[in-house]
Amino acid sequence: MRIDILTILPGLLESPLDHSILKRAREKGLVEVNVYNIRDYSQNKHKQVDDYVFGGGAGMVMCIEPVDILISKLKSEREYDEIIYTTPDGERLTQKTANYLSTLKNLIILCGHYKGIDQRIRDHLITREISIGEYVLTGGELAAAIITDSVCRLMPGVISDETSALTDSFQDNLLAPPVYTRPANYKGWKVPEILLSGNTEEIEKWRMEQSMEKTKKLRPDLLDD
Ligand code: 6GU
Repeated sequence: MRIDILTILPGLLESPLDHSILKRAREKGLVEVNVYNIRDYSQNKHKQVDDYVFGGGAGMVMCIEPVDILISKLKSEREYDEIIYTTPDGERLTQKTANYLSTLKNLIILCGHYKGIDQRIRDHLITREISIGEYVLTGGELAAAIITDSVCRLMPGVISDETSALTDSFQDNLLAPPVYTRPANYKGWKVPEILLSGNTEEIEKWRMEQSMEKTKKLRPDLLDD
């Protein structure tokens, strides 16, 4: 899978996508993530990418031209399954969306900025608008990093234990059960006895019960649908 991220702040994105699991996935060629600086496609001698709002008002708006030139260039090189715009008024990112996006081959994510982007970009170039939650960020970069992270970890081979992505919280509408590691007794705080029993069948049963209980208590809404 290939994800091309378009931004005016490439530095804000490169670091979060260049550590640990994602770094290794990229090095192994399991996913290709490219960050493009929209400013490099400005035709203006000042490399300007924003301008005042038509009709008046505070704040700056991202111009259509450099974004269109960059997206057109990318589209001439390959076909894209989705061109996503990160914006607080988009559809909320869920595990279901991440699962769907992970099945795609080529993806563009355009990071929102300033007061917004020229509406014609959204009307003519974007196929999907995504928000990561009910709060406002200074820009779409961190949202793009979160979308990319949630999608990349679902790609085959990215997580060393292949079953681990499937046993995530949310994946089956249940929260994951509690987990423990050594020591079995720390300052008198003990690991549940059953987990030390070696009885895999009983352990599985216990984990399922814990998942159900935890979901009922913390996220009963997950059990509704
Ligand atoms: Cl995608 N962008 C911004 N600027 N704020 C957000 C968001 C996105 N999702 C939640 N808040």
